[in-house]
Amino acid sequence: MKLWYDAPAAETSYLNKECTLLPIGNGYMGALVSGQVLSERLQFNEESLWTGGPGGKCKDGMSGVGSLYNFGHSRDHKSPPSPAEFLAAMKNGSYTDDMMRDMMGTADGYGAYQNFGYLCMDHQHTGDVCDYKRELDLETAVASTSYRADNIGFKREYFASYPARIIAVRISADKPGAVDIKLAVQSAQEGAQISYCQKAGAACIDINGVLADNAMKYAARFIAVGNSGKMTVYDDKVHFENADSVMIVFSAATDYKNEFLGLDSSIYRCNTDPGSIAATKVDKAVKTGYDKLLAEHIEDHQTLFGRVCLCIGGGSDAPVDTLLDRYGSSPQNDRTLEELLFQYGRYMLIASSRPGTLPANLQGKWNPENEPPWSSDYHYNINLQMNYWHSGITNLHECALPLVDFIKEIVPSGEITARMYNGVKSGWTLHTSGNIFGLTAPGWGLEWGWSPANNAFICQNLWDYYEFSNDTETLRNKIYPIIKGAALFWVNALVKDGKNLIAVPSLSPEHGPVTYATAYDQQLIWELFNFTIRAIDLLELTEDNELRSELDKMIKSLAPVQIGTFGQIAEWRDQPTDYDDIYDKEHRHVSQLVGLHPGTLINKETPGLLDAARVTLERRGDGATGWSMGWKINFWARLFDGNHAYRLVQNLFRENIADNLFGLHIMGAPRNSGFQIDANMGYTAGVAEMLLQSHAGYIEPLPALPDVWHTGSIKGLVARGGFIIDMSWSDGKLDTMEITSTTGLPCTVRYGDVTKMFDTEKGKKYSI
Ligand code: FUC
Repeated sequence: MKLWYDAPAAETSYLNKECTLLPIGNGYMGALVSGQVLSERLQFNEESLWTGGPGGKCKDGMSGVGSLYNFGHSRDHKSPPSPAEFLAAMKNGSYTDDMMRDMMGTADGYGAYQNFGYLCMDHQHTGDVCDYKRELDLETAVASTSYRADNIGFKREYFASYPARIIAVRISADKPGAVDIKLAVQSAQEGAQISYCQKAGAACIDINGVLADNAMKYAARFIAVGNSGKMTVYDDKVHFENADSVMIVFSAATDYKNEFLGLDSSIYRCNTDPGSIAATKVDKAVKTGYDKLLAEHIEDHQTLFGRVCLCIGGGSDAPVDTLLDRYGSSPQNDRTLEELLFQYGRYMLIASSRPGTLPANLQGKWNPENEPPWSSDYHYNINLQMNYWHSGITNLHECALPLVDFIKEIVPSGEITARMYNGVKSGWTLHTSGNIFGLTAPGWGLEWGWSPANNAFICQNLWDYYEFSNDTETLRNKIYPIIKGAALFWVNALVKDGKNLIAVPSLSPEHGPVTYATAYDQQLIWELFNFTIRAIDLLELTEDNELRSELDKMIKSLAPVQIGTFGQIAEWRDQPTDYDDIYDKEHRHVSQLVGLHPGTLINKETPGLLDAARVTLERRGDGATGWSMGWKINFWARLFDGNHAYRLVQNLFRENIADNLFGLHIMGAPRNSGFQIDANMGYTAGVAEMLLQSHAGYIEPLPALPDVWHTGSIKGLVARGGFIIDMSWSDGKLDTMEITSTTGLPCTVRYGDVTKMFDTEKGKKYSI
């Protein structure tokens, strides 16, 4: 499980080089390793270094314009028309988009995730370089660069430790005294102070600053220690000569605190000094020493990463860029990439989302720009959800906890948004995009900004967290109050249209007109009401019996899924056919199928809808952005069509995977252009979904196995109910299946037309 290369990462253009760099991360911080021989810049991020928010003056990620932040709400916001008024206008033809004026938010002070800076390492040697290798070992989460020069073997190792909250780099040589290196640190922010000094035989470099936009304080500490040789500390660099090895440890922090205190008083700051937070971690880590830090880090990483192992016939030992060039040339070549990318999605989640951190954003935690695409933010209409789809099924439950905590913190802001735009008495919602400063307002563009059912969509992730982990405590204390609030929002916000209950106004994500009762909204609300009822039952919340009956009643009245005249699932209720031809037929969002995946509304028991879902996907085609392909793998898996799911896997590799295996956003873009981690996460979820499904009340092994993966094995996938599944198969048929029950719940397995039901005991393993 290694990504390796025989050349350094491309230093072509600033914008795209991150797609050849190797990512490491400890959840809080990310860094990108280039492995340049003489002059290497290690770019790094700290997750909370954002412009915008309270005090932020920037607009849509661009500094310097706009007015002060108001949580995305326009300062002259007036009461918008009621849902009933919208519906009446839509029905009698008097609706114009002007009615949406007060349903839109503003970009003022939205902000953007920032680049923190660079650790620069200038290596002093003269001879020709040979035997160059740069790699990222997914099993240890250690990156390295090695080569020979002047007849000496040089090696650099880089890792990001979650237990120690630091990043460490060690430079060594196989000849004593051969390391000669100049270190310097650069900030990516204007006005940062950088100081160099000597402390107890080590070099200490501090970055301290305040973001010009929102006065957020930030700091980083670097300590470099040489093993033998000479160290000279200058004002702007540190020079190690004749050292056997040099270790650098660093950490960064800000004074950000994720705490919403109300529109008027929120500050999103704590009183701590980021300089001392970073210094405490680094000083402690230096005392621990490199070997112990490394051992602790590997153990911590392996506890998570090592839970799942996929074998479908990989094993080609070639540089990843060569494997990509040769994609399609041989089964072993392709299986190698397919296994690697599967595990890479898991690796990236471990590196960007750990208990106590913020959730992984559009770019995980890796962003070398100050004005990144979409601010490197949280998108709630698919992208953030997709980042976490694989967390349960691939056994990374803990990594989803940051999402639970983040949504919990945002609910009070979402309650204000719910009142302001929908006029509801209780409940919360959020819309299309958000920053780390509690923004839940609708977006500032008519064609994408309005999307209140995203509350249900993100709750689906939280519910799935529970279903896979069986963590009843988190369900009771954190998740249930969140999903109940989202359900209450819809209890209050739905309006009657004849016999039906519908969402008004309603917009299919980034596609089509403002209308009512889009398939997206209706299906998500159906899912939300159903899992809220299940949570009430599971937790035996008799005090919520009334809500339970209300939801039960409302589910029956929700406008049902409609089939359009092409036989597709209609995306828009008022125009089931026409818009399909007017709007983009191959649009990346396939929002009308949320009930197929990640939802459960469209399933084997609804064969008519399943057929319509197939027609929908066929009409949409097999292209679009990286994340869209990731989603389509999941869709085709839920349609039990492994070969079609695999076609998407192939398209993803051909069109949308960069040299460092980052998923790309634009289809057919140059291989190393802008990335979003959602494509990676969606792919990993999709592959798991091809091998195991459990959303229909039973476990189904190999539901969508493509012909090319005819023989293989997987260990450690998780089925709902907390069952850990190991299986092997050959010639496309299941050979063995072992089920470890972590909960003691009864188990049902269905394979072909055979169904087995049995009771289980907690901790016991069952073979089928
Ligand atoms: C979504 C998509 C875009 C992009 C953006 C960050 O809403 O429609 O393709 O991924 O989020």
